[in-house]
Amino acid sequence: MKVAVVGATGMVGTVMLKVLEERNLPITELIPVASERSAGKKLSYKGKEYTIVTLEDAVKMKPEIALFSAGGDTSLEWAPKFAAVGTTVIDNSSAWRMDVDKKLVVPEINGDVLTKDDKIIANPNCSTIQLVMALAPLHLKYKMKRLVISTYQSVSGTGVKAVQQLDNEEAGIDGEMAYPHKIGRNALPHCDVFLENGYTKEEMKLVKEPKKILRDDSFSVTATAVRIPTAGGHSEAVNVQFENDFDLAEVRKILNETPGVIVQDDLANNIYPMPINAHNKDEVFVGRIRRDESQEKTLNLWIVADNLRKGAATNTVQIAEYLIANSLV
Ligand code: A2P
Ligand code: 11C
Repeated sequence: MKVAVVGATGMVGTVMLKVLEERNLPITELIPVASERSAGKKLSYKGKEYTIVTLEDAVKMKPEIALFSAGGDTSLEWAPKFAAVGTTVIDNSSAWRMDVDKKLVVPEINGDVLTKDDKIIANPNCSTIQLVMALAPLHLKYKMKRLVISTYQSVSGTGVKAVQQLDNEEAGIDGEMAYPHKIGRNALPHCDVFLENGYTKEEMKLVKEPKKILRDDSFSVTATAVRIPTAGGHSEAVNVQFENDFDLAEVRKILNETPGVIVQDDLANNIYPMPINAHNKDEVFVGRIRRDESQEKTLNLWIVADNLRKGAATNTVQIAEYLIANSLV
């Protein structure tokens, strides 16, 4: 199988290559794709050198699958061109997520929506993926009514420039700013752009995407997304009100039995999820599981995951694996 990685030199693209190296997809030819600036340069994959090609050349090579992480504009322009030559595109940008004709997929939750006709498939936002991984099995059992989410997001979600800004600040170097303010020793209630309703685009992704993935818009969501000076993963404090009451021991049991979710909740030993431990892992970590004592049928959770792995690259690769395993490509 020919597999293209579009944005192979980027923050997520680099992790995609790493995840592909670790897993066992039947790849006979890897096609690394980046901008004209990088075309002709080499990168190594599984010990072999590959030449980076342009999007134009990659389309001509008609890969069976193209994993995209080169920004929304590139996806909008180029995903249809790949689809037209028969390639199945799995896109990590926000470009196609809320398009009614495109599937938004976390394979463990709604892989079953995929068919052979889906030629452009959207990968959800990182903050959404870790949220629904933990909440989907609880929603099934107790039915969510309302979610209040506060995020604590890594600079790696913004990209290379932001990681560089934090590194520069820590080293005392005056460099280019990715954010309008310092990020070191700070917290910015500002992830992605501000919208007319006063929320950020990142916050509205958390409002809209879970409903599409869970195929249910009967619950309500409100969110505040905050950028903090961490590098390894995103964290989320989640308050979830259910229609039905729950038993805490049963909640733990359900989460413990959910593939891809790991419960870390041992207060006596100061064990709870932290980005420093989630870094480079594919699982979603859940802890601080407790009843909201101010309101009935309501649970508080702390959810952490590596935003570049399960939040982006790993989920994209898992969609490809699902398509291959189910002969959908
Ligand atoms: P390049 O390295 O050649 O600029 P990040 O997510 O870290 O910002 O990376 C974006 C990725 O998308 C990089 O691999 C980048 O390639 C690629 N990219 C950006 N713009 C284009 C474009 N117009 N065509 C193809 N690839 C692009
Ligand atoms: C962040 N969630 O951490 C973003 C990064 O919609 O794919 C990914 C943006 C997106 O800022």
